[in-house]
Amino acid sequence: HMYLAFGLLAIGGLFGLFQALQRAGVDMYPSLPVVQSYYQGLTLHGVALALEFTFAFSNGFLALAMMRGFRRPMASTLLLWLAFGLGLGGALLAMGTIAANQASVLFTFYPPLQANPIFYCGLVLTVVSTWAVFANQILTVRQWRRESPGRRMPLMAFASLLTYVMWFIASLGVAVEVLVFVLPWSLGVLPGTDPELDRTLFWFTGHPIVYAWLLPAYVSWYTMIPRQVGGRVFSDSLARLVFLVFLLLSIPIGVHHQFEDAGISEEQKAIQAVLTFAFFTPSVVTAFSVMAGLENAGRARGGRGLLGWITRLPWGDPSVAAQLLSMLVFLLGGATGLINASYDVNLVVHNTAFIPGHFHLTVGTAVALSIIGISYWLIPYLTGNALWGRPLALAQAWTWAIGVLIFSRGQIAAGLADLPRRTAVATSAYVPLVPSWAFDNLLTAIGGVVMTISGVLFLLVMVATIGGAAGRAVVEIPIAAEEDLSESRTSIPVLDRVGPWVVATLLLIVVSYGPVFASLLPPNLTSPGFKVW
Ligand code: HAS
Ligand code: CU
Repeated sequence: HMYLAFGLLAIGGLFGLFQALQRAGVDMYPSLPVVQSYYQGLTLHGVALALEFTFAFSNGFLALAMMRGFRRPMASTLLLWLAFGLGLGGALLAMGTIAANQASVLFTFYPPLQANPIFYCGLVLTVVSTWAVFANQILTVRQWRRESPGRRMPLMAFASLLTYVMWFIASLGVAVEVLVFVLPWSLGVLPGTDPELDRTLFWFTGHPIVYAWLLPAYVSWYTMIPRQVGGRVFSDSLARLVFLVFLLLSIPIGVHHQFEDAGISEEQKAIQAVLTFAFFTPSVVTAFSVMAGLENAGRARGGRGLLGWITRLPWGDPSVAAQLLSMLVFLLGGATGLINASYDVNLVVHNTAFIPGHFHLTVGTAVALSIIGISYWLIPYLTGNALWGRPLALAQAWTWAIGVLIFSRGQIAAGLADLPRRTAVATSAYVPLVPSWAFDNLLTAIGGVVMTISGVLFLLVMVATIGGAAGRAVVEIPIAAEEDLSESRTSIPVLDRVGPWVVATLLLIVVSYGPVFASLLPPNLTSPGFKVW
């Protein structure tokens, strides 16, 4: 799973460079042998990184976290291999059709843009790969419960399980969209499709998918980083509550991606806007509780004064530095998320470059730079080889963080000056109309180049480490001690029973999405497909 993830990061990152350069008027696409257009490249960039790289990593990492948490193997090695095979097959089909110029529909594949059916089949395989891991988790939990009657689920295994419980429910939206509507439509089995219903089913999944990407990083920030910095979890119960609230609130808020959709009522938008704000809580709790754990560790290492603990953290460890930097950047990612969620302001930033500015701070760094940081111990652990090029790995962490801040500054400023997103704007007739776009787009291009240099450093360190260039080493999976800082010996029973939280989640989904889908049914399957590339 890790090697598949790294291959996808390399391909997706390469097209990220071409996208950033295009912003500054350097159009690589006409000279490329395969991918000939900005929209083809953008689709490849988004699908490879947002849909394939993230799940290839999550599938492998969450299985590892459950094994380490339970101190036992997963129930089925066959299901693990099946998940890998499905993930690899899905990536090849989806990206192959994009490269064959059959699917320039962007990673959200909004109908009525219509791709080749094989593209949709690739996405189906990718989602089913995550279901194979989820099924394996369920079987493993049941076996563990039989072997350990009455024991509380270890936090690392609990967090791993909750991530995919939430994701499984969330994925049902896009499963219905593709299997019931879009795939039969692309095969000609259905005469038309209903773009608004498709979009709403997509965003039923499209918002919580970001937490299926983020929560593996939270598994590391809560249960591994404390060990790596020489500290402890701030509060075991608070961490469990955060993952349960992510289950409860991740899904019923997807309409915040559709504030400008004519087909959804103002009331429904207002309800989901309020729920989106409520949903800010588990991440703010994470900010304070993870920071409390770090501060405690920094002070134990001699940190004095209000902020002295920060410099005492082991910044010389590339795995720690990458993840601490990803947390700091995520503070900005969260702030821009709150701006997006503010209905009135969203009307200003929606569909502008502000949005990619937001999500390169979130999935592009909080997630991607955390995956990189985790890999700095995970690949040595899996291969038994020492990490090669520690100074390069440190340089990689800092250049990624600096690069994304420059990149996002360019995108966010341009977005506030109305630069449209997902548009080959640099080669458009109207780009000279807004002079400020030139400087902002230059920043985006510079930031993109710096991030690409960082990505190359990462892949270099990984290839050399996998090749054993730095010799052998025994590396353990960092796992925080069970005793947390708040020494809350008493476990809170409601935090240990996932079932009632799943029921509450389903009820909240019915309340929040019931009226939305009721207003969109029965479907108007009237729209033909458009291939505009
Ligand atoms: Fe978002 C659009 C709102 C989080 C990804 N988002 C997107 C899109 C993507 C995306 C990909 O409301 C574009 C989709 C498309 O193509 O159209 N987003 C939010 C909100 C949050 C949020 C409220 N987004 C994410 C995460 C993502 C992600 C996470 C990926 C992983 N987003 C939106 C909205 C839109 C949107 C609208 C639609 C815009 C439009 O109009 O199209 C929240 O979950 C954010 C909460 C986060 C925080 C930050 C907590 C900080 C932490 C770090 C702590 C720091 C420490 C420092 C510990 C409150 C936990 C340590 C100290 C040291 C010294 C190191
Ligand atoms: Cu969202």
